[in-house]
Amino acid sequence: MIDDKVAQLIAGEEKRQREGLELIPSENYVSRPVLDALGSVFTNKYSEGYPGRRYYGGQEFTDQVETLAIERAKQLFKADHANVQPHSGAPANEAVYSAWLEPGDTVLAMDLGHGGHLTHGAPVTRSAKLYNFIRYKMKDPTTGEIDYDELRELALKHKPKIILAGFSAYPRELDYGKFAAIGQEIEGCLLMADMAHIAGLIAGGVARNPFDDGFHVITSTTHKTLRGPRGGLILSRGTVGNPLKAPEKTLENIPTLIDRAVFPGMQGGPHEHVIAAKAVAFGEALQPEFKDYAAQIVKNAAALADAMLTRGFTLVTGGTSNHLILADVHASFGLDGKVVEEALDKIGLTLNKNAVANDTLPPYRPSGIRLGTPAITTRGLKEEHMEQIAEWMKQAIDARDDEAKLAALHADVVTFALQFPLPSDI
Ligand code: DSN
Repeated sequence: MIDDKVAQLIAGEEKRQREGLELIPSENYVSRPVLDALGSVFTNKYSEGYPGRRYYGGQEFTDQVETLAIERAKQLFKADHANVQPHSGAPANEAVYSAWLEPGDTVLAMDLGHGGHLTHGAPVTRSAKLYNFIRYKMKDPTTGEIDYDELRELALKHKPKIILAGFSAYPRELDYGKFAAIGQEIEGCLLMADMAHIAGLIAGGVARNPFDDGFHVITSTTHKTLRGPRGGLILSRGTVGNPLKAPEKTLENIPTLIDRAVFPGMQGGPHEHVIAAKAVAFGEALQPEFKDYAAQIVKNAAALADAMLTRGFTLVTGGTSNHLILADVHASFGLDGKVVEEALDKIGLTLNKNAVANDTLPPYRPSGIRLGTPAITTRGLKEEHMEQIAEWMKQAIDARDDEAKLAALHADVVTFALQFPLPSDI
């Protein structure tokens, strides 16, 4: 490494990752082949357009690597089409909106405070200024069940052009069949699922695939449970046409409408080094052992939720059915999520503060914390280790003002974590 300063920072981050336990549910550790593809010479290449239809010469290998990523993504998620160019999940969602909506059109999406994502219409976003977002919620945050009656009433009243199922802080599975039945009552309504958090669970067969219930489009990131590079992905059902020609705006033509919305609509040159790394990650997710990984994520999350419940944590929805847990630390211990996040950071357990449904505290000091098991499962932790993690969490919260005790707990976490190598070491 030529740049000593950057080398030091990379070494510091690697040490932090190796010596800590990563509990942020949207993070993971990639394999060495994924890292190698990210650091490859594909980063040098411009390739605006799509395989076989580029605006620059020299595309012999970029065309092949992008086609490989597309074909693997289609196989993994039973899609007719995959666009692997979005730089991340937010532009993937924006591209779908832009492909299907006109300014002022209505989208029915999950409320941010009930688990939805910023790009699902939070007022601070660009899309919220362009489109009209209506929000559905949980009926009861203690069980997590979505209020499907309210959802249907809102849909019939507002006639959304998109119904969006998906979340970034919701610990239960959605009933895509119910969403689809409601969407089918509205003419021209596109059913869109944002599965960024659970893509790896779907790929591994432990969460439902929204396409099986009639959804038209699925967006995702590639770096969460799917364990690939940071990036985005749009999958669709329909007829794949020539992206150089504007097709009629029909649900059948959605793959081509999306291709045109991504390029030239939103992005210029795709990042072929990231696409190469996506191809590697999709190949890994197609292996039989990925099913074991996905199943273990869910088992670990359930065990961690149980261990937290026995230590007095109040969990939003009462537990988890996926990879993530949302705890209301204000209801549990009278603390805000920022205080808890900081106490746990000091002992090497990394998670994030998060709002809970109908939160009375402000977003920067919300009532909750969000955590999950994708990354620790990659490192090889199993159900039997979850008691220890919950115990460290509780001890650090109790000792939050006792620096000596926190330092002792940190030493214990480091000793424990070093027993589990990073996948890039192997
Ligand atoms: N920032 C991601 C998360 O942590 O869930 C979602 O975009």
